[in-house]
Amino acid sequence: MKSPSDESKDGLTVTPPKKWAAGVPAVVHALEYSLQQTSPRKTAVDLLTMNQVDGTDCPGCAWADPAPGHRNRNEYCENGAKHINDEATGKRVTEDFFRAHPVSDLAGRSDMWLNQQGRLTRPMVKRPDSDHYEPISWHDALNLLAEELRALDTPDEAVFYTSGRVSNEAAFVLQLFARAFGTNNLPDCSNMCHESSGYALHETLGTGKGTVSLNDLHHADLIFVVGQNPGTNHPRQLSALEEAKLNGARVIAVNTLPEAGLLRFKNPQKARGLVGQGVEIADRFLHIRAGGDLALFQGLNRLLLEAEDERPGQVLDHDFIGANTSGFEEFSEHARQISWDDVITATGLTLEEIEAVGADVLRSERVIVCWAMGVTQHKHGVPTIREIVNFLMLRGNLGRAGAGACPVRGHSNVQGDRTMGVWEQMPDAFLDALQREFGFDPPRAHGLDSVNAIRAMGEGRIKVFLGVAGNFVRAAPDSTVTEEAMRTCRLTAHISTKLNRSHTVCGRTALILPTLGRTERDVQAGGEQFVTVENSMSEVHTSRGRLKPASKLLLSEVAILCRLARRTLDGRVDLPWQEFETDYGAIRDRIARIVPGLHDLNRRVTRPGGIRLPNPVNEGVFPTAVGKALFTRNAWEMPEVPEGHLLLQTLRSHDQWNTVPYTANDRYRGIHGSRRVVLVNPEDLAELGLSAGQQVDLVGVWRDAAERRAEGFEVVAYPTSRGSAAAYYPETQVLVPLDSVADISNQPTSKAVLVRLERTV
Ligand SMILES: Nc1nc2c(c(=O)[nH]1)N[C@H]1C(S)=C(S)[C@@H](COP(=O)(O)OP(=O)(O)OC[C@H]3O[C@@H](n4cnc5c(=O)[nH]c(N)nc54)[C@H](O)[C@@H]3O)O[C@H]1N2
Ligand SMILES: Nc1nc2c(c(=O)[nH]1)N[C@H]1C(S)=C(S)[C@@H](COP(=O)(O)OP(=O)(O)OC[C@H]3O[C@@H](n4cnc5c(=O)[nH]c(N)nc54)[C@H](O)[C@@H]3O)O[C@H]1N2
Ligand SMILES: [Mo]
Repeated sequence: MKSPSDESKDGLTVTPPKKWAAGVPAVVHALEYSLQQTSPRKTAVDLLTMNQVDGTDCPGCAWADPAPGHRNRNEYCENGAKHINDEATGKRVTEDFFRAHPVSDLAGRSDMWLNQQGRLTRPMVKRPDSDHYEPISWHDALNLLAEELRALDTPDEAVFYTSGRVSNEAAFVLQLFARAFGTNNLPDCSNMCHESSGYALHETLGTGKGTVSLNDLHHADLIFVVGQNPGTNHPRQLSALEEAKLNGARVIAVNTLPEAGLLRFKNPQKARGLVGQGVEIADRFLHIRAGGDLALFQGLNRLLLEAEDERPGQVLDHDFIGANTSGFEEFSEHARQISWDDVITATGLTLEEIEAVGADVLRSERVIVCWAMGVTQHKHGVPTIREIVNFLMLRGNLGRAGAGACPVRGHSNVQGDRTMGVWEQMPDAFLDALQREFGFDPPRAHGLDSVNAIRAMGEGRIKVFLGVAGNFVRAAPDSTVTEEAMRTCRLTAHISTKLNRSHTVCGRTALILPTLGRTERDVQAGGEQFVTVENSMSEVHTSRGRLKPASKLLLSEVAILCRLARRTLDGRVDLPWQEFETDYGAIRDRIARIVPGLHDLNRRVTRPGGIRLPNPVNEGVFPTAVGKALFTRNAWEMPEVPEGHLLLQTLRSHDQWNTVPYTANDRYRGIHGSRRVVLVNPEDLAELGLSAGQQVDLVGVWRDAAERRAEGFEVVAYPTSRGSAAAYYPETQVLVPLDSVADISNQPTSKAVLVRLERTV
C-alpha cells in the first residue's frame, strides 16, 4: 500500500540512543510544543491544574497520581504536556477548510497533517456520492443517525466503538444506549491493548484489574518492568520507580530494546534531577528476544521450585499456596519439565542471566511485575500473563503490601470504561443490574470485539458504525482490509475532537460530531459539570475542564449520546436521557446503584483523592469459578521465523499519541526527521546483506499470502534483540494481518509481525 504523503520523510538524521530519560530537555521540549500550539499564558494555566485535586485529569495516560498532599506543583510529564496542548491548540478546522479540502484530498494526507489542522468546530456531513463534508445542524445530524439506526433490520447491524479517552459518565450512557437499543456490539481500544491482561487475570485471579497501588510500588523490594517503555509512555511511572529505588528496591527491565527510560532517570520535578546524574533505574536489563517472556517466567518458576527442593519450607509461600490457590501440583510437575535449551533459545538470554534474576527474587520479600504492550500484543500474551501470575503466587506476592500484578494501562480512562460496562461481553451480573435499575431486557448474546467488528463489516453485516473518541481506522490492524470494511457501511459517524483518518475512510454517508475535550468547561442546563475517571490503580476521581471550549457549537460527549439515544429509542424504551444530560450527577446516581464498590459515588468521589475500588485479591478473595486463584500450565511454541525474515514490532515514538504523530522525531532513540524507519540489529543486517541508510519496503508474510507492503523505509542499525525489528505504528498498521491475533484474547499481535525487508534502491 502506498503511504499517504508524509511531509516528514525527508532528512532523517540518526544520533546515538539516549541513556537517560526526562530532566531539563524534557521540560523544554514540552514547552516548545506547547508554545507552537497555544499561547504561553494558557499553557501555564492548563498545566498547573493537571492531576491536581479538583483539577483536570491528564488525558495522557492512566498512571495514578500520588496521594493528595504529596503531589508536585507540576504533576504532569513532558508527554502529558504535549498531549494537553495538542487538545488546547488555537488552530481550528472550519467549514472553509472542508470546502477547500475534499475527502479525496484529505485521504491522501498524513496522520500528522490531519491532526495539525486543529480542533473540529461544527458538525459536518458527507452525503452519498459527494466528495465534500458540508455543514449540518446538530438537530439534523442526530436525526440522520437516529433514523439510520431505527431503520436497521436488527440492532446487531450497528457497532459502537469507544476509545479509553471517554469519561465514566459518557461510557455509562453509551453502553446503556447500545443495550437499550438491543446490541452488545461495543468494541473498544482495549480489545487491541490490554485484552490479554484482562483474560489472564480474570481466569487466574477472578478479577481483570491490577492489584497494586502507587504506595505498593514505593515499598517493593523488586520490580519487574516487562515490555514497557515508561520514559515515553508513562513518564510519571519513572518517579515511582525512582522513589522505590531510593527506598532500596531493585528494578529488572525486560525488553527487546534498551529504552532510555529504563536505564537512567533525571527527575524534572527535583533539583537533583535537573543538575545531577539522575537515578539509575534498571539494576538488570534483560535484552530478551521478541515473545520470549513466557519462557523467561517459566524458567524463573522452575528455579524457584528447585530452590524449594534444596531448602524445603524456605522458598515458597506454602501458607498462601495452600489457603488461596488451586492447581499447584499440576503446575509444578509441568514447570519442572521445561527444557533449559528451549528457554535459552526463546529468550536469547544466558542461563546465568536468568539465574541471577532468580537470586534477586529469592532475596526479595515483596515483588511487583509491571507490564504493557510488549507482553499483551503477542500470540502468547494470555499464557505469558498467566505465567507471571504463577510466578507471583509461588512466593505469595499477591494481596499484600509492596507486592502484586501491575498491568500498566494506556488511555487515561480505559479501565473506567470497562467498569462502566463498555465491553462486548459484560457478565450477567452487570446486565441483571441494568435490568433491575432500568426495567428493560439487555441483550445477552456477546457482541463484536474490534477484530470481529472488522470481519463483520467486511462480510456486509454492519450498516452503521459510531466511533466515540479514538481513530478506529488507524488503530485497527490490516489497514487495507479495515479500510475496505469501513467503506461497506451505510453510515459512519465519529464523535471527535480532532480530524483523523477515520473521518476520511468512511461509509456512504459520514458524520463528524465535534465534542468538548477534557480540558474544556462543560456547562449544561444543570450548571457546570465535572466527570469521573478511573486510573490504572483503580482510583476513581473527578476531572473538571477549565478552558473555554474550542467552538460555541461543540456539545459534550454525554449531551451528544443522550440526544441521540432519545431520538433513536423514542417510543421503544423510555429512559431519563434529559435528566442525564442536564446534570451528570443523575448518571452517577445510577452508576452507584449498578457498579459494586461505587455506592454513594456522588458524595465520595469529590473527596480529595476520590475512591479506590476494592480489589478482591487484596482482601484475600479470589472470585474464580472455584473460589481460589489458579495455577496454570502454559505451553508455547517458538515463533517460526524463516531465514531472511524478522519479527517486526510496531511501537510508539516519543513524539506521538497512539495514532497521532506530533513530530517526526523520536528523541530518546536518536531518530530525527522521519518516522519511516526500521530499526534492526547490526548483526541481523549483516546476515541479511543490508546496511544502515538503505531504502527498503517492509513486506508482510502471512498464511493468506496476500501482499502487505509498507513502502519507503530507511534502515537504522539499532540494538534490537536478535531476529526482531521495530518500526512505528500506525504507519506499519498495513502489515498486521487481521487474523494474526493473540490466543484466547483475540487481540492483534502488533508486536510480532513476520516481515522481510526488500531493498528498493
Ligand atoms: N506519550 C505517549 N504516552 C502513551 C501513549 C502514546 O502513544 N504516547 N499510548 C498510551 C497507550 S494507549 C498505551 S497502551 C501505552 C503503551 O505503552 P507501551 O506498552 O510502553 O508502548 P509501546 O510503544 O507499544 O512499547 C512497547 C514496549 O515493549 C517492548 N517490547 C516489544 N516486544 C517485546 C517482547 O516481546 N518482550 C518484551 N519484554 N518487550 C517487548 C518494546 O521494545 C517497547 O519498549 O502508553 C500510553 N501512553
Ligand atoms: N500496530 C499497532 N496498532 C495498535 C497499537 C500498537 O501498539 N501497534 N496499539 C493499540 C492500542 S494500545 C490502542 S489503545 C489503540 C488506540 O486506539 P484509539 O484510542 O482508537 O486511537 P487514538 O489515537 O488514541 O485516537 C485519537 C483520536 O481520538 C480523538 N479524541 C481525542 N481526545 C478526545 C476526547 O476527549 N473526546 C473524543 N470524543 N475524542 C477524542 C481525536 O479525534 C483523535 O484523533 O491502538 C491500538 N493499535
Ligand atoms: Mo492502549
